[in-house]
Amino acid sequence: MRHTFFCIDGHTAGNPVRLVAGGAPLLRGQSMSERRQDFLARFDWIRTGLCFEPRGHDMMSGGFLYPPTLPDADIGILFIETSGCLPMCGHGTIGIVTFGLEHGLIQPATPGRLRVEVPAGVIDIAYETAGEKVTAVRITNVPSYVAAQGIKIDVEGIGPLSIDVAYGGNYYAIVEPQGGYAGLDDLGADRIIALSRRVRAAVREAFEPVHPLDPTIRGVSHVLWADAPRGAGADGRNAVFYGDKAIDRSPCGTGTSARLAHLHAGGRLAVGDRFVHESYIGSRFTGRVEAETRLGDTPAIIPSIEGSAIATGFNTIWIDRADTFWAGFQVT
Ligand code: PYC
Repeated sequence: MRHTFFCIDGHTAGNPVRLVAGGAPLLRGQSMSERRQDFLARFDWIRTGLCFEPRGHDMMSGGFLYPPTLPDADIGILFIETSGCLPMCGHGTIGIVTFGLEHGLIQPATPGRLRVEVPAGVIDIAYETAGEKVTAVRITNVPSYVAAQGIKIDVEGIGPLSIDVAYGGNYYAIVEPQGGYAGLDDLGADRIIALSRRVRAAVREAFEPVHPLDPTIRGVSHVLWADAPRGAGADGRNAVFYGDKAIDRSPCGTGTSARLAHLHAGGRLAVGDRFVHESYIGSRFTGRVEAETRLGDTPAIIPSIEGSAIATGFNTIWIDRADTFWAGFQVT
C-alpha cells in the first residue's frame, strides 16, 4: 500500500522544515497534547518514514497543521522530527507558519496575527509580510523556567561539568563555558555530537524534570552548549544537540527560550531585554523576555523569539509498504 504525503520543504535559519500539507492522519484527543500521544501510539511510522533516511536525514524536522481544539485558536500544529514529536519547536513553527501563510493553508482571522495550539500549550504569533512573502515571524512562546541548577556530572572526554536544566517548550541541559569546555570553536561539530550524547545520558541519570502542568512533557531531550557571541550585534551563540546526531542549524527557538529563562533567573536579563542569539552556523533569532509569570508554583518567564524561513520547494513523498525501508532507518 502506498501512502502519499504532499510536503512544502524549506528551512528556518538553516535548519530543515518539512510542512506536511497533505496526508496528515486523523487523530483522537481533546487537545494537541492528547493528539500527540495518539500520533505516537498509532502513527509514529509516518514520522520515521518522513524524517529518517532515505526520505529524510539526521536533522529532519517538520509538522502537520490541524484544526485547533480550542475555540480561540486559529490552527493547531503537531511537530515531527528525528527524535520524536516535540511538545514545541520554535524553528519548526516559524517555518510551518511561513509556508502555511504563503501557500494559503492558514487563513488568519486577523491579518498579521495567529493564535496557535501546540502540544506544549498556546502560542501567539505576529508576522510581517512583503507582497506574497512572510518576512518575519515572532513567537510569544509558552512559559519557560529553570528546572534545576548545578547538576554535577563527570563526562569522559571533557571532565567534570556543572549543568543547569531549563524548559522552553522542551527540556535543555545547558552547558556554559567552564573547565574542559572553552567554547564551541574549541570543540567542533563531531565532538559536540559525541559529548552531547554523554552529557544527556549523565543528566538523565541524575535528574528527570517533569512539566508542572503536563506530566507527558518530561525528561531532558536537548543539550545546549552556550558560548559568547561571534558576530557584531549578537549577545550569545549556541549549539543545540537533538535526536542522536543533530546540531540545530538555527539558534533553536525552544533552546533560546530556555536560555532566556536561564539568563533571567541568574539576573543576567530583565523583563524587556532583547537577546540576539547566533546559531552554530551564524544564523540569528532575536529573543526577548516579555514578562514574568508562574507555571504552577514555579517562577517562569514568557519569552519571545523572532526569525524567518524560506520555502525551497514542493516534495511529494511516497511511503510504499513494498519498500524494505518504508518506515525509514538511522545509521548509528
Ligand atoms: O527550534 O525549538 C526549536 C528546535 C528544537 C529542535 C530543533 N529545533
